[in-house]
Amino acid sequence: MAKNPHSESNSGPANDIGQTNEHRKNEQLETMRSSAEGHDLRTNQGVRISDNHNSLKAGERGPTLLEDFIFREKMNHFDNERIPERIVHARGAAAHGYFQPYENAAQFSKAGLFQDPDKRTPVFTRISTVQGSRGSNDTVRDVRGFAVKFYTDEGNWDLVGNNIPVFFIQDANKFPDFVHAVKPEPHNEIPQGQSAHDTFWDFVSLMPEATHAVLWTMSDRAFPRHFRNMEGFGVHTFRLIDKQEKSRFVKFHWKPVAGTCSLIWDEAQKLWGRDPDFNRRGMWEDISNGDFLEWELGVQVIEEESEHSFDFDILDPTKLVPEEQVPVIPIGKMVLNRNPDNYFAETEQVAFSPGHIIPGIDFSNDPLLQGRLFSYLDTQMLRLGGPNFHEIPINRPVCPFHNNQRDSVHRQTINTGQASYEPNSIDGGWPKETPPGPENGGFESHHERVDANKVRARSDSFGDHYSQATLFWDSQTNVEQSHIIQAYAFELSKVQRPHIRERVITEILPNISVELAQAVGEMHGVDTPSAPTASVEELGRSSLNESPALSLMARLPGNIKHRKIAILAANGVDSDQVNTLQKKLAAEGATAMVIGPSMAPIKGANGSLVESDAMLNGMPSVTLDAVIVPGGKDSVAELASSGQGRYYLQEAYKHLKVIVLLGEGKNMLSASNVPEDEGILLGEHIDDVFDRFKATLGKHRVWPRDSVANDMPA
Ligand code: HDE
Repeated sequence: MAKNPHSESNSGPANDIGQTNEHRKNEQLETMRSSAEGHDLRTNQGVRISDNHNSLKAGERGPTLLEDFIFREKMNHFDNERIPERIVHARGAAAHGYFQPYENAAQFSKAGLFQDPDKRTPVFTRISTVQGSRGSNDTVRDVRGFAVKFYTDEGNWDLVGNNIPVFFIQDANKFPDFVHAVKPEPHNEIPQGQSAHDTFWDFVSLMPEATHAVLWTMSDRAFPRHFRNMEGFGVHTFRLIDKQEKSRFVKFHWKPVAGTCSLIWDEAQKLWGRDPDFNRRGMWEDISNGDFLEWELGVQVIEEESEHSFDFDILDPTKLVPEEQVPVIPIGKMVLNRNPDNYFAETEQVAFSPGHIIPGIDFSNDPLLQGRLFSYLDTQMLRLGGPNFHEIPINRPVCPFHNNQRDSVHRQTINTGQASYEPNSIDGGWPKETPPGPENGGFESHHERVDANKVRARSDSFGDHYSQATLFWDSQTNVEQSHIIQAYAFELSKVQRPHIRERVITEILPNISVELAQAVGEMHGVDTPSAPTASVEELGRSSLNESPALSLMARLPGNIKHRKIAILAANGVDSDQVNTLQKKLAAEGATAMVIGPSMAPIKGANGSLVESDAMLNGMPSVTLDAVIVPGGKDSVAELASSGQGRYYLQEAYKHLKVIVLLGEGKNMLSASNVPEDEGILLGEHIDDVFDRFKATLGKHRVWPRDSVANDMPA
């Protein structure tokens, strides 16, 4: 490498190195916060406003005058309040927090954030849906974006991933086609937040490479119960570079400390109306209450020598590396512990890019990743209005940054000095390059040798489109498989054109599983082949028969922490029992919500008052994880005679929720026509059933009920 004379002596100002702590980003943002408390109302030019109600007119009943600079400034600003929403991932919610590495992280990467287990790096994490626009529903069937910005000493690193580990296409060139197909249809802008429409299924049934990602999207992963309950994946293979400049391939994972839980499709749909902000509200409220969200960062590390030792190509983003083949090593923890102050300033203006990397991390040649490296910067030009988006407070690195880039719209920095070029002898040669090094070095791309012809082609090693879809299907429990069958049947029922439905059922599904194809085919009255139809190359081959890690059941919470539990009560309730329940549930880290027929305080049987946290129709069962009906003759009689009370139980039953009925509470069963099963726990006192309650809710739902739950007409 030719040495640059100006890179020799970059000692730099002292603060160029190693200052970051968990609070550094917050301190930086503090300098930009503005509270109006105690301040006069003024124009943007600082002039005090005397009347904020009336525009300037020629007479009380006369026309408004053009001269009214106060009105014009206010209206002009209002007229321009919106920026284009993201073309994908428009609807999102975000939170601040920190990342802290474990001891073992430094061996894999020289990146500064991995070196010291005592050091916390600030992060900002945005979780999003993909298809819908900014005002769409949270709980739609969709992939969730999982984008993390690490504000490190060495610059910002963005890990811009998803909650499913594979993508729909192999080459970035197909991304505009894919997004056009999944987005609302162009003639009528229908449907919102849905993949259940003709153009999506037309495209994916003509592009077999989409099959694996579509299958994940048809699973319950596509509507997480809470953001804290979803896994995250970097999707592409990246590289980690250690202090000896050795490169290893890596797949990044976020493993939820709270375990994985998803909604039930019927529940998810009802939530569109009952609480369209269900997921973002969950994160916001939990963080406000000090119940923070946590994930472990995990890595699957693949030595360069092992690149070709798999039955798939690790550069193919439609493939995952099974955890049974390469274990996920936890290397640190992320905690989200602070809500943003302002949605627009932070969550809307944050600009992620997979191209924001730091020394110690590098790209692979995954052709999807390579295309993304162009797209993300490009899209910010339109969305955030020009190349200075890095100066927006949420996007600023916490380390100092100087270069010779200058000017353009809305430039904030006042660059001093005369030399905006390098090399220079006018401003002392600053800013200067930093040679690469094991610590605090300049970025240097991994010296991969590339010797090839220019071709528009796809490697034969990308030709297997089905083996991992089959592996995923074979690794699901019966309940999960049944939900996937219902998902395909539902989605295809919304497709107007029979030939598209038939193509999916007869030409795609048999190559995943003949059983899956037959089950969906039966529900659509379509005959299906009795064997796969794709070529041997397309079917591929997986050396694993099953990968248990692919099932949501592999990481169930195992406890009732963070769960929200309804205590249904009306006048005459056993208020001592309510108090005991509240205490016992809180001790387990769960939240008890007393839900009454109205918001009026509830009179207990012993005359004491119980506060209502919510009303039956304001916080329906779909918003909670379990239902308890305490004893109290009059209370239970009132709930049993109310349509909402009975529906509460029926719906909870249908969605496989644990139901506890104490004392007279058991009368709710016959009143609501809910059959008894292992998830209906009857007792006189909560102590009679508490252990069973914790064990069943620890699995999140009463899974054995799944096969009969649909009989409930709720
Ligand atoms: Fe994105 N993607 N994407 N994507 N993506 C965007 O960037 C793009 C892909 C992901 O919270 C856009 O700033 C291309 C895979 C997330 O702000 C855009 C390709 C994965 C977010 C874009 C992909 C993602 C985006 C829209 C294929 C998982 C939201 C607005 C070559 C690994 C980030 C923006 C946030 C956003 C392009 C595929 C994740 C247009 C061209 C694969 C989480 O630049």
